[in-house]
Amino acid sequence: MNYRRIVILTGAGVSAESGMGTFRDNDGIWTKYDIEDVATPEGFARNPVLVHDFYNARRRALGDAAPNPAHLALARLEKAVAAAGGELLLVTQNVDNLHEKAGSTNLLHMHGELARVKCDACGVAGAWEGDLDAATECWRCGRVGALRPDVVWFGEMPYGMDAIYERLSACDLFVSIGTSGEVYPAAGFVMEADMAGAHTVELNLEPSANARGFREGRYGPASEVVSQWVEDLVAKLGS
Ligand code: BV8
Repeated sequence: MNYRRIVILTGAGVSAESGMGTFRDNDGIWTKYDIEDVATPEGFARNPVLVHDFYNARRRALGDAAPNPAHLALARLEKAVAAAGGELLLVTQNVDNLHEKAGSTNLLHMHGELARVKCDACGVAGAWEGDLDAATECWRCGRVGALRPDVVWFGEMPYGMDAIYERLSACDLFVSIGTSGEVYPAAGFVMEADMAGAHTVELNLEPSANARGFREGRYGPASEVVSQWVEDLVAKLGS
């Protein structure tokens, strides 16, 4: 089968071997912080200092994080699929910039990005490298304390949903990589792809919460499993 319209979803597991924390593994982020406190608008309103510290620490970690073989393989796959006349959309739940660093371009950050901030007062959003705190002034409207990380918190609308559902409804291959399948709407994408008649694959360290929804699963560290799976697919693309 020569897949032409591919949608790939990644989660924190694809960045685990680059040293970025996952959320629900044994020493995951949610074992150290309460989701309610740091990943909801209510938590931010209650204690902006805690939330700024949480995201400042993760934004600082971006600097020395490098893409691992899984990120690099996915960037290679995007080019190989384009060369064969197909299209690959990479939807990531991750807020790190490792897919970009690896060279992926047809990329959609549905949960936002650590390296961007937005203003709750005037709505402007833009790239942001350094720390952010409650005293930082908005570069456009001048308000102090209205800037927040441009990430999608629980209860907020993820980015790009129309584009994602449009691609899922027409894809012939859907691959979910490094995600526990616990967070919606991302965890529901496999059902949309299955209804579109796509082949569905899970590549993960271990079977996720919705592993049964996939036609195929390969398990092990992403740097090995994704690289091998991409190599097998690229070999078929040429045929
Ligand atoms: C929304 C912010 C309306 C940025 C994040 C009850 C039932 C169902 C749903 C809900 C419900 N109550 C509320 C909801 C909705 C809620 C939700 O799903 N809650 C869950 C917890 C029940 N969702 C929302 O609120 C979303 N918004 O629904 O709006 C709507 C709906 C439809 C359409 C439009 C609007 C907003 C969700 C976004 C929340 N923001 N992050 C940040 O700080 O990062 S979510 C957070 O979890 C991260 O973004 C992360 O990406 C995401 C998912 O986690 P994973 O990436 O899967 O990471 P995890 O640690 O869980 O798993 C890692 C996996 O990797 C594991 O399986 C592990 O085995 C594997 N792994 C580890 N190492 C490796 C590996 N794999 C390979 N190799 C390795 N080396």
